[in-house]
Amino acid sequence: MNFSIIDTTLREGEQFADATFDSATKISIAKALDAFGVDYIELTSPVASAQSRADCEAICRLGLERSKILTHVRCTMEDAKAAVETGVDGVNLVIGTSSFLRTFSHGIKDTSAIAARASAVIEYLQTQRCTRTGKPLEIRFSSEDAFRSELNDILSLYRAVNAVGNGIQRVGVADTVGCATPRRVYDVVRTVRETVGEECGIEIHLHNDTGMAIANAYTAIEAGATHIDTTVLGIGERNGITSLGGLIACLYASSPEQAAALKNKYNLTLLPQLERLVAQAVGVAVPWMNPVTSPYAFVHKPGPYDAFEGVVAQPESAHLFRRADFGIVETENAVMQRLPVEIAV
Ligand code: HCA
Ligand code: CU
Repeated sequence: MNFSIIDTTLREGEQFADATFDSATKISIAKALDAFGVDYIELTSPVASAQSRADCEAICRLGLERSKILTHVRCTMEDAKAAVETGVDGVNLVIGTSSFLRTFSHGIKDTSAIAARASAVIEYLQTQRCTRTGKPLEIRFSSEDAFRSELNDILSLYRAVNAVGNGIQRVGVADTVGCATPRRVYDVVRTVRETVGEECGIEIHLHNDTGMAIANAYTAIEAGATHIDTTVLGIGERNGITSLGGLIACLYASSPEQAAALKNKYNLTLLPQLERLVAQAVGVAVPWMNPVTSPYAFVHKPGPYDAFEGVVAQPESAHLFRRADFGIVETENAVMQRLPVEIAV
């Protein structure tokens, strides 16, 4: 399975109710994501505030080794120009396409008007280069709320934007409210692939309102999506989106070849630290049911024959993950604080 990770902890994750990242925290998170090796880091629009703009510029100037920098902006000329000035490698354009959003979110009502506006912005971006590397900018066009949009509307929009100049690098498909199910995701991604051809990437953005975000991302990859949006611990609006660690766990468990490919491409041993960094920054604990890095992930009570005595680490053969692959020291997870609980009756 060949795909890239677009981590949007510093954009979607910033919209998590308890997130208020200061500049130093954003820089530590960007460096940690780069050390882990995510392919892209998506940042909040420079138009959102003067601080967002300064932070976007500062993160571009870090000269990260592995991760390219994107910023996420509305599909307008003003936003696109601001994005180019920050020094990003690529621009993630977004516009609302569902009838729910069109009426109150971005204000444009019909699909041909959306296509005309998007084409003008894309034409402009195709004349621009990354101000740091001199390379052409990567351009993505996404339709917010794609799973509540008329599929034909989105397809004709993707066709139109991908016909501008030599085409764009990716189209984005967003499950903005988390209503998608795996089979639907599979069908939509296949249909988008038929529409945009083999050259254009497909990015998918999946919210987790019903707990399906990891399963949906896995299915999207099976269907041919090339870019998956994640955040550390899945933080984002409401219940968040596909979590980076969860997606990695799901793929790692899918086959030994996939596990080897992931170990090769990403620094999996940095996952526990990366999650702790973000958990601390937003003031939450790593969730008890988190794949791999939960303090409970490798321990249990031995069962009825041992009178449920004590909490012990399971033998390596009992589960899917080699702890060492994820930098987990056995004692770190085997030792849990058991506080006595008195229940008054
Ligand atoms: C937003 C909404 C978004 C965009 C996703 C995308 C969503 O905050 O603008 O650009 O593909 O969930 O629809 O996060
Ligand atoms: Cu989102």
